[in-house]
Amino acid sequence: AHYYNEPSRTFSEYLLIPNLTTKDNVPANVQLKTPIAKFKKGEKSTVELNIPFASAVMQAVSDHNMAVALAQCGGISFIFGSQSVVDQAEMVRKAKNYKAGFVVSRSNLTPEHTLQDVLDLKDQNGHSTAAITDDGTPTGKLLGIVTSRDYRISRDSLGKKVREFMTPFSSLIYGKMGMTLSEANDMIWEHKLNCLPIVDEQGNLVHLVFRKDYDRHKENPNELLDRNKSYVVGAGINSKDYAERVSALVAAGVDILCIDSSDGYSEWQRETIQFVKNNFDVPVGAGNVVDREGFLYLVESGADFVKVGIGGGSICITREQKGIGRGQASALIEVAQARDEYYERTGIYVPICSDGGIVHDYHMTLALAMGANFVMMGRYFARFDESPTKKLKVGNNYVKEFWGEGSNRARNWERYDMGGKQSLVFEEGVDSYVPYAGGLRENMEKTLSKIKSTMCNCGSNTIAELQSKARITLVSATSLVEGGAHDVILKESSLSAE
Ligand code: MZP
Repeated sequence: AHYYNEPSRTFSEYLLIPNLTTKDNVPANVQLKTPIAKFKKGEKSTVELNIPFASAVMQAVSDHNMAVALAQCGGISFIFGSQSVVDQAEMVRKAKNYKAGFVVSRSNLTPEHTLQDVLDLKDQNGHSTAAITDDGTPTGKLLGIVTSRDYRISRDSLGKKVREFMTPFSSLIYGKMGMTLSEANDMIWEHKLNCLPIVDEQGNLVHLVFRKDYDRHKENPNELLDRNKSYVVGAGINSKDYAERVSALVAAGVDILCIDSSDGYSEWQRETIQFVKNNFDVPVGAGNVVDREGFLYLVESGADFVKVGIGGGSICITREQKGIGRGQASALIEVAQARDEYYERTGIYVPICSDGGIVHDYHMTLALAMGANFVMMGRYFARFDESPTKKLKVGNNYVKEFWGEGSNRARNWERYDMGGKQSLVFEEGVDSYVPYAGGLRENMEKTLSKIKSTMCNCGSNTIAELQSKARITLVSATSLVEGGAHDVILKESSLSAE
């Protein structure tokens, strides 16, 4: 056997040492743009994110709603693959066809319907806004709109009438399809509207244009319709039914794929990557690996990014069941080094994703500093309104359900399958709850603000700069204690904030 002399380490065993913070190192100047598909020296990655976050390929985390919510914030979801090909492709289609802030179909809702009715309509159509007419018919008088924010804030009162949540129109001014943004702007200001309904030639409502659209699209005032770009959406695949699954996902418009497996250092992954490369023009990531050899094997097989991490996931019991895995920090440090050497040698840069085991926000900054281009998280996203699972009250606290892909509940045996009898499969994940945390955007903004502020402490305004400048130290068990509040008696308010 080969023995590694160093113990394998987790994020909590490291801290960042500040560098000089220049006057230019302020959070407003920090840019978190990051590549997620391989590229040649001097070129740009074909898929980039505005923030380095991906939601995990898990039933309890990444469906079409999460994909839209996270893409709106600049990240990406990999929609879970442990469902039928048809269902997964449909989720991708819904997320790709999502039209932010627009009603594209006429609503058959009146103010007397309930918010649940609106939510159902939203799910069917994938739109974030519903228009309400007085008689529920397309030709009825437009009375108001309900936006996705209303569904969110009123989850606990879904039985209530739409009337209470509707944004009413003070007057009925319609724009015509095909008008320019400056024309719409003039009408909005002239009539003191918040929002302008756009109708087609028959008078059917087809779009709503919001005042905020002008700020976002100021640079292109002549273009109002066709500019509604779709979001970047990823999807998980496995190394069994890829022939059928990949073509359905590509037809649905998927932007990037990821082979999802607990151990990616295998000939099955090589075959899957090569199938995708030979038949489609879509980037495909592979994993998971925890060392240089695994990384190089997947890269030489054609992987567009490589995912790092075995056994560190919050719901994962692989290390207990099989005794395989590696501390997430050690795995990442070694793979990042291999990536940099590979780039040096070949001029090809292969992004890496640190997957699983992130507990505190500072773990994300450490992962980026250690060389990750983006981080994948399950538990973090499962806590939000946008994850697909039920919110429950347990004791005095709200929680959301969260289960591993290797649990009996997910039955995602393809992720773990090594062949053999079905009766001999065993669980590698648990079924659990996570504390409910509210909406994704509010929470993520706080997390991003912490990351940016830490990057400023490290004198870095970009992820690449952080990776080259970061100074990282191991911490002893006793200095870990020193890092939290210690030797004081905490007041009630501090205890509940913990
Ligand atoms: P975390 O962010 O919840 O700590 O970890 C999420 C990651 O755990 C996923 O992206 C996936 O790689 C891994 N995972 C998902 N299900 C299991 C399991 O059932 C698992 N063992 O390990």
